Amino acid sequence: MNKDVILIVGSNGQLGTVLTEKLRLNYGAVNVIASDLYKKIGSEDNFITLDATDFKAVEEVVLKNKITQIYHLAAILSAKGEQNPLGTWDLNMKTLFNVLEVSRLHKVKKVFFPSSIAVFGENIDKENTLQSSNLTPTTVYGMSKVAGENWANYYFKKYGLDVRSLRYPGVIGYQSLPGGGTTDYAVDIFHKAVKNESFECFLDASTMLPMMYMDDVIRATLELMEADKEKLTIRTSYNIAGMSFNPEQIALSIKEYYPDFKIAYKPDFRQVIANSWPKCIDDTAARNDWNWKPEYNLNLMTKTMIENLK
Ligand code: AKB
Repeated sequence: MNKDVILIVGSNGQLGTVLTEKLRLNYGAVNVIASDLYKKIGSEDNFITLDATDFKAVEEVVLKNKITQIYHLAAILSAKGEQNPLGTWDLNMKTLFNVLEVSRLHKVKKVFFPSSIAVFGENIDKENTLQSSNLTPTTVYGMSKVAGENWANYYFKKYGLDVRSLRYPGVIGYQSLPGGGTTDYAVDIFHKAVKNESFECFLDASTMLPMMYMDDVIRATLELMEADKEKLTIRTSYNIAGMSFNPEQIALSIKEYYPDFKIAYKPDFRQVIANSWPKCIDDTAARNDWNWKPEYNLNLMTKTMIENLK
């Protein structure tokens, strides 16, 4: 039987935690191998400790388990990346090269590589930023994603490796915490609100950024991976949009449930990163090619987050 066996690289992260669960529902737990640098308590089943900077280690896992699809999620994000620019470049690029090269050599059928709105920076129109906008990022994380998108396109064009990619906005979910991103505030704020604590925001009140609720993110990822190959016109990475809001707007929507909720603004170095990013994204190509359509807006997201975190 021609069954898929999936490897998730970076399964302990914000997205990996939820994606692993969903893929296991769809493909069967035995066919989805989670991997990361260390074992997380409660996620020991079908888990492999894997350092994706080690080519031989990635190759061994792929060969031993007859892997047919890889979701490569390991990366250092925008804010944390600025504390160690060269180390971030090294890790983000080396892990991607290992995944691409092992996939090419051993005929992995499909690879997913997440890109980000961090690919945008200088000289863009921040309202409805187009798929084809200038890509001059302001962070090393963004630089590694621009380079990664081009490598994905190169491996597809030169070797026929079916690499697919999305430019994720800020991801918001209750199941897991983000780590080291500029959009992290939009998750942290809910954890404070449900504990009846006030929140100090590292971005100013009016910083509008593209965001997406976790269910939409997971659905977009799976819809892209399951889309008809012939329909995909973008082999760098697709713009996708969910919603856009600023800290003041999310605080207001939380106040519907917690009227006494208090927010204070203390912008730090992450404000500069956020200022360089789009306010909202044009995702016409994703809508046209594989029928992308988000389901969550700010109010539905807030309701769902609070109900689940309470
Ligand atoms: C970050 O803030 O670095 C990430 C991203 C938008 O890619 N959440």
